[in-house]
Amino acid sequence: MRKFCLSIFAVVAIALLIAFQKKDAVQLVNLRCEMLLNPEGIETKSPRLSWELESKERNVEQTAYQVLVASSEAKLKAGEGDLWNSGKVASDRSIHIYYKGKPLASRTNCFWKVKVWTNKGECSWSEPAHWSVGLLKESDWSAKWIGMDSAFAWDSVSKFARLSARYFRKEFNAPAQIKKATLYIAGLGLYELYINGQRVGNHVLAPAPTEYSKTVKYNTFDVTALVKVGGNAFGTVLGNGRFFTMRQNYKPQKWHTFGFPKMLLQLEVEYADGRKMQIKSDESWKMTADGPIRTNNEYDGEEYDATKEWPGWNTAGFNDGKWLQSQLVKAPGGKLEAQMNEPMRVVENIQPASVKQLKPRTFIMDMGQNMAGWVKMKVRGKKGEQVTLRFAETLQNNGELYVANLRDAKVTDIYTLKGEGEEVWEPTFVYHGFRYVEITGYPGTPTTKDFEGRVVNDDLKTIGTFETSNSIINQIFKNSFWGIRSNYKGMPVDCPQRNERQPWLGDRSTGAYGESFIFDNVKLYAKWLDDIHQSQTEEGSIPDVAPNFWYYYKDNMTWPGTYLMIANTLYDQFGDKEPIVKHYNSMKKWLAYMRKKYMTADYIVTKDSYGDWCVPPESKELIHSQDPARKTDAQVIATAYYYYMLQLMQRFATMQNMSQDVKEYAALSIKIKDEFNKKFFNRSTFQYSNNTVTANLLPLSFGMVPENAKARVFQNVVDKILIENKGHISTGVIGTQWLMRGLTTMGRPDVAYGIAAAKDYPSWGYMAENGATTIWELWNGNTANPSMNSGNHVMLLGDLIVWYYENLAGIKSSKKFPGYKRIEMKPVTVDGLDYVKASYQSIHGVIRSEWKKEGGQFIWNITIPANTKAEVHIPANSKDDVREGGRKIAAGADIKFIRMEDGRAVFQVGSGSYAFVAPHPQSAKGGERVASRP
Ligand code: RAM
Repeated sequence: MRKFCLSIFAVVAIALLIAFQKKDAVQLVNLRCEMLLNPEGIETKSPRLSWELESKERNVEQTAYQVLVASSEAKLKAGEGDLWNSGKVASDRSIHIYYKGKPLASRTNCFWKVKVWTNKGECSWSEPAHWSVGLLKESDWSAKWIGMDSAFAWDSVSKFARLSARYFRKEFNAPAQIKKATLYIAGLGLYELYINGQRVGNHVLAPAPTEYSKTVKYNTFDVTALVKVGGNAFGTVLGNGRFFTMRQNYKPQKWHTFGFPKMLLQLEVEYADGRKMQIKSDESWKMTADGPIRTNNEYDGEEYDATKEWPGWNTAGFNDGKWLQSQLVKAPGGKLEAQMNEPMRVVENIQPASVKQLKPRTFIMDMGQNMAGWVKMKVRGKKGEQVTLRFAETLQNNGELYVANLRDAKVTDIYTLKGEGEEVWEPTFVYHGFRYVEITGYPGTPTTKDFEGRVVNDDLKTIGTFETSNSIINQIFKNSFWGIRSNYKGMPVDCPQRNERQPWLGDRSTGAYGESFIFDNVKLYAKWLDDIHQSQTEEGSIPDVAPNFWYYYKDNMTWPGTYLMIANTLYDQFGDKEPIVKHYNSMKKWLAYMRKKYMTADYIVTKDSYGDWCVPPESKELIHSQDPARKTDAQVIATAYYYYMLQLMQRFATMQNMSQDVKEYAALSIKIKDEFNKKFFNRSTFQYSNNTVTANLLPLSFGMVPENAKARVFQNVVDKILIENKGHISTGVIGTQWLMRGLTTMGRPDVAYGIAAAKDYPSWGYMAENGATTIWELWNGNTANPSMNSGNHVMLLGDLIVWYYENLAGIKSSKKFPGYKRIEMKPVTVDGLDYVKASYQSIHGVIRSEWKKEGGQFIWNITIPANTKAEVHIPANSKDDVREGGRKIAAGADIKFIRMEDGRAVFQVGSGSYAFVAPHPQSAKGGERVASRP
């Protein structure tokens, strides 16, 4: 009997275990609509859905999927896809599946889930996810633009745009039980919104900036929980942002300004009894500018007078008798579009490292990190006392702030106390780029406990981690992380501190690619490509700054070329083809324009603007080198880039089956290449132009060098670095974009590593060694003239971050199967580097690569996400030297040997985790030798 019971118990336990395992075999996670988790108010009728398969098993492949989209949670739960039931679709695709259900109208609420079938069996339905559709038609808006198209008596409109914030309020009655309340708001330049005294959402500095006469972004909020039965009140505050940006010291032909702040708001309430109601911005709203925010301006700071606060102003029952009536104002002109990129938020709070007294009533606070955002302050004192905060990246020798590199940005926040116990304050419509804060007028002695650093940027998910055995590389990675996020402000800006902060295209051409390993930046850059498109002129010119808050239509190949390069990156990294399709015609137009205006009869492009911007100069005080030997010929850069753009266009045209375009671009490429080589290539010295690294590297990287000359040209690059520059970098913004990958794939990863690990001038390590906690604008940022010398610029990163992930960690997406559907895992193991540990949350799931050299062995643990495959390249003399999981590799479905290549055994693996070990042959070299050396 006992035996019988035991065996029954065993059978039940095994059955349970199998059932449990089966359920767990594949999980569906991270359901995304238009790449966002649960977005409110999306801008499209045909959104794309993506999901990730998660599994501990190996070799999991999706064979089919089924998507259900329902108009209510209850229907979805009951398995009814009244909006869309895709049925079982045989497909291995799990990203960017177009919704193909009933036409989606504005405001539709969609609840969805997905299930998949895999080679391991069927898996259960995912958890439900949600999206809602925004206001797609102009006629969906019945609200009116309100504001006041004039300044108030105390405002300054000519000097530093010191407008006070504008406050609006409106009360309304909700007569019945509320089923759902949705709010749409466009508040320009920036808004903060309250219902019944409570903040709506946690966005800051919203909405994302645009060329407002072309597009205005609105935000959507589900405010069901905030609206109550009975009396309600709205309160909104408008700041200047990029909308009102008049600045006296700049020429009007340079600055683009759009007018006085204004807003459009529409609340739509659905009652439980079926009734519907809308509350909209119109002339019945009250407004004033005589409130606590006396002035606000992104560059100069915010002045806040707490004695001007009106308790309860944003709740029902407040007496607004003294307020003015809002005026109906002209619409900004741009098309209203839902903001599809992530909003800015306070993403982290940091404690200051120290606060020290400099002189009577003046203290210097050190945040311990160069950051972008602001500080939140606690203070007690008398009514009318003023605390002044000024911000800077570094200090002078005498301990005072160093503000010379901020140009005329005043970066000053002033808080006037109301004198009622503890007061807590942070600004609303400003951000600063700073590590140090000068505090003057603080009543008593400020301590680190009275302040908090509020780190503010686009709230993009961090998707990459990276660590190596080399501490300087780790520090540079950390500095890059801070630098990149400091400059995500609804658009990528060049710097967060001085009077510039402009979205310069050239700073991100390859930067965006590297950044995509650390941040989920696809929506931000897709938005930026729209900004670029909207700044294109009728003729086809693309500016160097977009949105064109500064008018810089200089016509060159490198800065505007970012348009194509980033579209290409979003396809490679996220499998997102839409930007290419959407912008193809504008790209084509731009290339035709540049050809017509600047290409000679013998196919040389003559126009360039910035050269290889910011090469290390000959003297430490210079911003730009004067030495012709350090500079690369403008025509070499422009013509090589035109050629490279044609390669991208051929790819884009091929994807869209535009065979005529492919042919034309290919034919033009050949002509350019021939003439370029005729003009710039010296066949006896194997040098291009004046033999700078950039002059040789561009044609090598773009495939313009005659096959039989590649090795010699590459040798010139290596000699220049090793002999002339003693292993140091000599490139600027352009050359550095190709340097690290170029050196590595062409056979000298050791030279790349030398540059990456250097700590002396010029190098990224030199910046870190000299106290940088971000990346500098100039290689000589600690000694150069302050007129163009930011401490928080990312353009000099070039392709460094790409190299960290693709080459050091060896995580790279296949070009043929983008978005990491197929992965190439191929780390380079250089002398001096003992381990690399990296992870990357791709759109298909988490990829890990952790290798170390230990006891003569190369030990490599990797994880490949479900529904993907990888080719793994393991440094080894023979395939038989490689062991996995402690065993010899037996041919099977999980791991297949493919070939030996460049001293590596190449295997194809399915998804799952693997532990490879092989005797480490020799670690100095490790790139593919595309160029056999002479
Ligand atoms: C400066 C900045 C910016 C760069 C332009 C060309 O204003 O350094 O980053 O792109 O010049």
